[in-house]
Amino acid sequence: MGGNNHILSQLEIVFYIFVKVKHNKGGLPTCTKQAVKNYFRKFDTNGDGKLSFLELKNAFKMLGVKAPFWEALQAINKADDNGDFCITDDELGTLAEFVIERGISIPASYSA
Ligand SMILES: [Ca+2]
Ligand SMILES: [Ca+2]
Repeated sequence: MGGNNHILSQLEIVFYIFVKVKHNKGGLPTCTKQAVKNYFRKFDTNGDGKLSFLELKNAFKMLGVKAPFWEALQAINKADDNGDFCITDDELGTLAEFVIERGISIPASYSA
């Protein structure tokens, strides 16, 4: 009796993981690197072709993250290759990877 229950619970765990993976695959179609890039490019409000710390913070704030200041700081720390404390277009790919890793979702309208 006890052994049967044990097998059942293992099957349940496998099933749960399977459903979760399936859900994630279908549930996050907007979280492509391109969508993240499209989104963040809109926040270059002074049009100098790069995202300053404040522009980045504003972009995270509009996504509804809990700590936009902290996210922006970490994003710069990860994606700012040349150390100018701004994210240029060629650094946007690394920024996108960071955003996706953090599980931050971008509005669907930016995926095209
Ligand atoms: Ca800018
Ligand atoms: Ca930079």
